[in-house]
This record gives sequence, structure tokens and C-alpha cells, in this order.
Amino acid sequence: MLADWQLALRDEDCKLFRLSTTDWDETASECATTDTTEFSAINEQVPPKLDNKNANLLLPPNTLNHLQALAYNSLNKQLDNLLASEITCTGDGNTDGVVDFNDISQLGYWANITGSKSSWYDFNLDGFTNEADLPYITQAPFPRSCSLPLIFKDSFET
Ligand SMILES: [Ca+2]
Ligand SMILES: [Ca+2]
Repeated sequence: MLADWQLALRDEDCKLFRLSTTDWDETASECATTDTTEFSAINEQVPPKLDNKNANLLLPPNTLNHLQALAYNSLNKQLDNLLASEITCTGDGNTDGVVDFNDISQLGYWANITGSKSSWYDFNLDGFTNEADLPYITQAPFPRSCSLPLIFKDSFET
């Protein structure tokens, strides 16, 4: 089963990992989404300390020492800030940071190849990719740049 999304952030000694998965819940007879947080001590020695599921310090019998608790709080705050910095970019169906003619072209591609039953470019969330989604792309002049969060801008500038 693949995660719906997953994010990880690390410092020198620890790694915080968040993921969300959706699976069929037989008891409820519906899909259920589960959000999970893992926190592991890591290093880059040979062999390295791995951040596998058994190393999750948030699960018993593991406990966090003082430094790990500080790192956990710090990484959690940084990841929350990163998630809060996400910018909505209406019309950017291929998520390349620009709304332009490529988005129109690719909306048409997905509409044709799936018989309009695609979630790609379904901006109005009606379950179909079709002409009703086009105004979300064409609502303003091209090209429209979607600003990246500052944390990414800094990492690109050298
Ligand atoms: Ca785009
Ligand atoms: Ca739609």
C-alpha cells in the first residue's frame, strides 16, 4: 500500500517522518485514512542506524531522552511551518509552479485518455476532467508564476 503523502525532516541525530495512508476498512465498509508520525534516532556511521519502523522512538517500549524530546519538538515545529507555507496555485495541474498553455494541453490529454474520468486537472472536484475545469486555468493571463515557499527559494539560490 502506497502512502497518500509522506514528509520527512531530519537534523544531525534524528528524523521525523509523517505519512498518511488510505485503506479499506472492512469493519466500517468504507475507506479510512490513517495519519502516522514516526521519530527515529539516525546516524551516518557504517553500518548506519536506520529509521525503520522498529526504530520508532514514539512507540513503546521506547522513550525519548531529553535531547530527543527537544529534537522532536523542533522538527515537528519546522514541519508544521513547512506545511503551512504551501501555496495554493489554482490552475497549475502539472504542479510545475507555472500556469500556462501546458496546463491546457495536459488537461486535454487527461480528459481524452481517461474519458474525462480523471482526478488530474479536476479543479472543481466534480470527479471529471473536462471543459468545466478549464476556467481555473484561463482565469488570468499566462504565464502565471506560483511563488515557491521561502524555504525552497533559499535552497535554490547559490
Ligand atoms: Ca503548470
Ligand atoms: Ca472537474
